[in-house]
Amino acid sequence: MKIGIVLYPTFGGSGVVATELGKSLASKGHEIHFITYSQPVRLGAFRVNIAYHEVSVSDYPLFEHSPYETVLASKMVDVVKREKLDLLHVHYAIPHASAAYMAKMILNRQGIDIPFVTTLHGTDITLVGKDASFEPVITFCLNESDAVTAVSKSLREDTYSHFSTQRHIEVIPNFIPYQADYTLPEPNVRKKYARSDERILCHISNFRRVKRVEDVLRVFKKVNDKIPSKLLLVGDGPERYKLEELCAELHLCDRVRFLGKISDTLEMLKIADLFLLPSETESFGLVALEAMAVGVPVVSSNTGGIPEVNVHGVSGYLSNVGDVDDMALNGIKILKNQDVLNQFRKNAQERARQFELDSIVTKYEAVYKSLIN
Ligand code: GMT
Repeated sequence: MKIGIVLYPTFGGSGVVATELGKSLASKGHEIHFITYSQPVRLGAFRVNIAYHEVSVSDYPLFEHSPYETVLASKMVDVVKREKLDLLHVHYAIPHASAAYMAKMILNRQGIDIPFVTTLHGTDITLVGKDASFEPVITFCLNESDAVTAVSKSLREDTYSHFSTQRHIEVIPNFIPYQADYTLPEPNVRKKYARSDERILCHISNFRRVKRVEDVLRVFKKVNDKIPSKLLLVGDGPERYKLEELCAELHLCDRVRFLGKISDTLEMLKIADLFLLPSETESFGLVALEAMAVGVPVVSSNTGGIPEVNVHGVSGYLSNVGDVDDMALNGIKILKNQDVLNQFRKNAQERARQFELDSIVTKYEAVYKSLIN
């Protein structure tokens, strides 16, 4: 099949899922065309069957806000015709689904029928999409998409409760976004971040409020009071300065490392003993799954789709949002004894195997086939 994939090309989970899905489809012989405004961070080197089409919006003085959606729709029309695509798959509803609808209508007038699949990733529904300024357009696009998928059951339920749609939404969970690579971490790398008698805790996000990174610091403080540890914070975003201040306030400056944005977090995750994800809302928690895949247990909140990934008492623990005491107790339970930690590591890895790439890619292929046929 010839598939156009529209995505946010940045570090966010939706972009990672879309890029890795495209790479995997390409390795199975499909022709993949990424359509977005800059090269997807996870695309990496040249690959057979993959092309990237850049959407660039010209900066005309009249535009206070650049009309990205319009240019994106035009680009989709162009790529569908030029590359003779069979289907468009848009990741994240805003504004990709409405741009796809516009492209579909334009092509329809030219006698070309192009189905489009919309994959919902989370904040496009739970935070941004349900806002009154987006809601009517999102509802319309959900109803007009040829297929809609959501990355968790929880996100599907949220979609039904926030939008007036009864349309079928298929749940296709996210997957471990790399070919399984379970090699042990490089011992010298670990030594650079912690002594051998210290544990390493880790958190990766875009440092937005919804991630509650402050809770990460508070949980870490309580764990570190009992078990000498280091905290690695990966990512960057609007809360960064506040977090640096909180680190100083909690006297944690020498224990916490801010590593900034890293495009390939795998090597870093491998040196961690525990992953913290205390989010306010989280449709899936791809980053938790990535941690689990390399044997890192997860202490998280029990919000949204996280319980569909992290199993309480097995791959880690779940607590109510904001309950830093409970999260810290859970972290200590896992970290204080090496045998317990080893068991959680093993469980986490086993649980992650249920989200292996191949089986999930097959589900997307089935959706595509049903539309093309
Ligand atoms: O979490 C974010 O802020 C980024 C966001 C995105 O759109 O990339 O992530 C969402 O999609 C991911 C991939 O499906 C999910 O794993 C994340 O849970 C989801 N984030 C939220 O629901 C807050």
